[in-house]
Amino acid sequence: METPLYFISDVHLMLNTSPEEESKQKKLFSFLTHISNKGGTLFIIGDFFEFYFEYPSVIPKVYFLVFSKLHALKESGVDIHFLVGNHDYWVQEFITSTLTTKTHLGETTITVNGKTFYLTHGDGLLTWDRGYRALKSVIRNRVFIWLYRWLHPTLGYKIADWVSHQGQHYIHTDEYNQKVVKELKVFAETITNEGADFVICGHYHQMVDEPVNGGRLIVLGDWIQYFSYGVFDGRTMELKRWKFDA
Ligand SMILES: [Mn+2]
Repeated sequence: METPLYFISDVHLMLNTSPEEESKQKKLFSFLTHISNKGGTLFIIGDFFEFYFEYPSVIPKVYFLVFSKLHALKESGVDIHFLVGNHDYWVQEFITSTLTTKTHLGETTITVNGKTFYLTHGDGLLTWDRGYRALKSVIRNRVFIWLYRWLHPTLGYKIADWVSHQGQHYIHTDEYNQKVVKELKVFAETITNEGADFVICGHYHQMVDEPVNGGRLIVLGDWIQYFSYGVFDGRTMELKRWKFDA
């Protein structure tokens, strides 16, 4: 696997355009151009899209520019790994083979230069997330997906747009964030006990880089508040914010 390894998550590319969305896309595209110039491997650790559902013959046109940038990045020789999140689980071959090199439908482990990376989007890890775990097993169910696929795409995306505007708050109190990090560290401890050097996740919209058990827990932040990314140059791992002034 080519280094540097770049990790991003929770870009949440929206279904509706807005000035904020345009500026986010500009930042993202400059980041992708940077990777294309440097070479390496890109890992998208989920929730790249606010909503993505692929029909057998239909893809959402709102993402056309993003698709074209990703495709160009892949064509430039950069391998793209896409680990699905809770907002973009419903992929088919357009994502899995046209746009990316490899898609991971769940957590995965990779080893590069003797370092082991455990990668997960991170949803459903918290002990109090029981309701969410039940919902997850329904919306990832084959029958549910098969049925949803028979909805007209306009209706399918309307429903998703409506759902995604219900109670989505990515900014939490410090107290809540600390509670989350405490839980994630317990989880990371188990994983590092099994030999991982880095436990990397997204989903929680916080930037966290903490030592755990001789390894590290890294929560990648997001591209709503932080425009953050992880980078492993072959020796060291850093969590940074993408600087863009144009
Ligand atoms: Mn998520």
